[in-house]
Amino acid sequence: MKLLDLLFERSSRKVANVTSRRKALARFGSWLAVGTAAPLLLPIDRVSRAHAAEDTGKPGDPGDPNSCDYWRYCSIDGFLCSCCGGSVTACPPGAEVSQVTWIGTCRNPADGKDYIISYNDCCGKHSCSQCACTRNDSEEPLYRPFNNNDVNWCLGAKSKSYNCTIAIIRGVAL
Ligand code: ABN
Repeated sequence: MKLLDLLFERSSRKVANVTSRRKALARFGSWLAVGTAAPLLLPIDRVSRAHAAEDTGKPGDPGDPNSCDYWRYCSIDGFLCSCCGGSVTACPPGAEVSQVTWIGTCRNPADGKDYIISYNDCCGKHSCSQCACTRNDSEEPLYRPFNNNDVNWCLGAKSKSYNCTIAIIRGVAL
């Protein structure tokens, strides 16, 4: 009887050992799978990283193009294309850049020089409505239309619908 007990005890211990190891292995495996897959599957905010890359971080061109405070926007009136799927110098995909533009002169805080900036409207898509920015340095009232930037420059483009505005450096103001 004792021998039977012993044999039974040993075999059940073996089964218990194997079972728990399997469980442990299975758990470890699932942790491993979740641990390695999670960074790939979790909703990572890649947009903000793209924007961060746009935060020029350049000593000669400081500031964040997604912010209305960015130095090139000193005379802008519109939605910032860098918030709308484009960048400070490029329209969002599918939008066409206006050839007629508003021109401003902004001081770059990095070198203290004044730069001529053209504010081209991007046209052919509905209004982006993100990052509205109205700075208007050197703008004059609407009754002086040539010195007023509250104008839809897409009126000179193929499509009249305004999407957003970019800010391109055209040269140094002497
Ligand atoms: N230039 C930007 C803009 C577009 C439409 C209306 C006003 C201003």
